[in-house]
Amino acid sequence: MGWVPVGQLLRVACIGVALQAAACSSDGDGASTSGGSGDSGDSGDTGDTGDTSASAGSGGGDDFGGIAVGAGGAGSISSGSGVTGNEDSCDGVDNDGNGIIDDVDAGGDGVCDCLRIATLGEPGRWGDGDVFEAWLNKRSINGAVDLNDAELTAEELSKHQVIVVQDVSVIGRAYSSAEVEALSDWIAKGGGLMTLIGYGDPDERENVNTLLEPLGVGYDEQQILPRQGGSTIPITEWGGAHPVLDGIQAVGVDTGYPVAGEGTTLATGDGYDVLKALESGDGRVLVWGDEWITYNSEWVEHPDYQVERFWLNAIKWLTPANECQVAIPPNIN
Ligand SMILES: [Ca+2]
Ligand SMILES: [Ca+2]
Ligand SMILES: [Ca+2]
Repeated sequence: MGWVPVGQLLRVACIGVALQAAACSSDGDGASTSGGSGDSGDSGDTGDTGDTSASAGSGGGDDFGGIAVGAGGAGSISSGSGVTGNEDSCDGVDNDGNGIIDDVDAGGDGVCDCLRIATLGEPGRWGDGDVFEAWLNKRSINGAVDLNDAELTAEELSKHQVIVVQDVSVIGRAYSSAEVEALSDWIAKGGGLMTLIGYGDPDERENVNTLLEPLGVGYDEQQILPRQGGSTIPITEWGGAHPVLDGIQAVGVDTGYPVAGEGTTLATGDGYDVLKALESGDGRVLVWGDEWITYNSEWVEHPDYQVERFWLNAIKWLTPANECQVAIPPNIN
């Protein structure tokens, strides 16, 4: 697919306000953010596309923590702004010759519009909303592809740059050795994998650990950090300098599982490791010990957490270095 229709770009530019009924009309919010600005950000008038995610944000006046939408409006992609990407076409070509293929971000939201991201398994059901429907789908053109229980083949995997493993205890089968091998090969060729846990099924570790086994990392048996008082517990011990940790002070966890094995430990809570980062061949892997970061409620109700920034950092780090790399707006929480 070549040129991105203007309508698509407008849609992307508006997405951040999706939680507000007024959709793109709230330029006021976005205006203060993102140094990309320059351009009025008044993609606003295009009406409220995007509001398919009704559930999302009932509540929070601030959509997902006051993200900078509006910044750069449609058609205002400008090189070197520091926030938007540098080209305007998701065509697999480095149109502007800056060394990065398809670095498009019309909305200046920090999610590459051309990103090819997919999820395995099913989303969780303990918190409000679903980050992939209500947030990610509105910040990229393709949204997140729901692979759910699809067979993992080289052909299928090759369509995606980043894959997030949700609850795979519910797919109704165990992953085969051929699927595990296909996934490992995909990672080695540059794929970015992130796994989550804590969905509640007693056997939930089995399938995801099967996928992680060739990497020498996985989830331990002892459940950690039970919920107290109706909120997640903040993880505040972060493991030093790493791109995934930029700007992160706290992110909540609730009854997750410790991450054990290979990789660099990036976060710890209650003495357990809750985040590891690995590189395998040309690919990268993040293993996170919980699933609450997938619920919109975590950043609507927790201004003390940097959940959105955590996702932006994670997705960017998992995306191949020469593809779809766009700047993260500086003041996203
Ligand atoms: Ca480029
Ligand atoms: Ca391109
Ligand atoms: Ca975007």
